[in-house]
Amino acid sequence: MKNRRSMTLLAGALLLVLAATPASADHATTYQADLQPLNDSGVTATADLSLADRELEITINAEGLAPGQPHAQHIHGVTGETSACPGPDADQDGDGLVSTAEGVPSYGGVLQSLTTEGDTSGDSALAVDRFPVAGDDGSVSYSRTFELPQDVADDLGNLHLVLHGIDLDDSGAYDGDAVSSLDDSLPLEATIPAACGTLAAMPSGGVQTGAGGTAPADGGATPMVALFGLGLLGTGALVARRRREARIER
Ligand SMILES: [Cu+2]
Repeated sequence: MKNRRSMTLLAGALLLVLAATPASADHATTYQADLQPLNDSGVTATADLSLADRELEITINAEGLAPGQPHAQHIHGVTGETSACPGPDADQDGDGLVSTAEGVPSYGGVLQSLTTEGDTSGDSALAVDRFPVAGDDGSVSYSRTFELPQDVADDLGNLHLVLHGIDLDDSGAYDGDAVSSLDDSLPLEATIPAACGTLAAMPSGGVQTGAGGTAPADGGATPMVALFGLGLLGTGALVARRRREARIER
């Protein structure tokens, strides 16, 4: 009798631990970014992201971009370290512009290239022919689903979105004598950062947050209580299934 009770408590505690484990396949985490202009580009954008395990679904709606021109867009950052969108003081050579290279100390290197097709790694950072082209009204609506490297997925809420490309002289194309700080075969206008925003994880339901279990019971604890009750009924089967799934994932 005493033994059965402690078994039940143990099983319930185990289920609590399993339920509190973040990023299970069935729980997507959502992120948003509000991109603000860099270099007086007038470019703004909003981004909505949904991450389940390593699968990222991302939508970006941008306005104010150079019409008819491709716009490189990246996830920037240094995983495990703090990054930020650059301020005007990032302009090291005093030309009045923050180049892509001058922004790197703030927002870090390219971790992922938000291309329209094919490779999404940093290797495609300058794949100008696979980035979205702004419409005649200067807008871009971009959407893609792809798999992130584990370290990027783990640190997504600490990273930045950067859109590139400004037609500085309003000539209708990327041109001019100034060359890109990244690749001197490209004009500065093609790669200069136009907008930047911090990715922030959005709060979600009670199960995912506050699952630490040490705080006194409040509204957020209700689902855990329900789970605990469920655990008393079906712990054995659930635990077995979780274990099978965990083994398949490895
Ligand atoms: Cu970039």
